[in-house]
Amino acid sequence: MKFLILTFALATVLSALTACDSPMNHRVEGDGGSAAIQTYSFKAFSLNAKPQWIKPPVGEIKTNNELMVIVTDAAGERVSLPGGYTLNFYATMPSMKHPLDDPGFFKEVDRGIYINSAIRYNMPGDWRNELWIMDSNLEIVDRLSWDEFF
Ligand SMILES: [Cu+2]
Repeated sequence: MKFLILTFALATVLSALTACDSPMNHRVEGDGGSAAIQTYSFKAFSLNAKPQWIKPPVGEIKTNNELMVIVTDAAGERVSLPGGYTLNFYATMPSMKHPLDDPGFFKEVDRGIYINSAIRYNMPGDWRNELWIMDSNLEIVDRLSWDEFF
């Protein structure tokens, strides 16, 4: 009986891994990244955020992807997040329900210009990218997302 359970568990793990390795299991749609060239809004602070890849993102675990986010206020002026709040990246593959390998971290290089140079995806396919604003207790106070296929 123990052997049967172990075999079943192993088969489940193996099939999950195999599924994850095959881009063939993903819906083939999307246009390779232009969705990111758009402005989104954070309701919590009436701020706008425009994410933009420095280079087209790559779904490959050894590649560091670089994302720039420009944060502006209602008047279109570049602004920093309010004191104590941070901008954070996150992504999941909704079809397979797993997160990315490494969300990296943002640095504010100039007022309202945030750059994250260490975003790593573990595979190609359909990704839901997210931006979070977190408070100093690491609670998410607002979030936005966009889907991309690469
Ligand atoms: Cu996957």
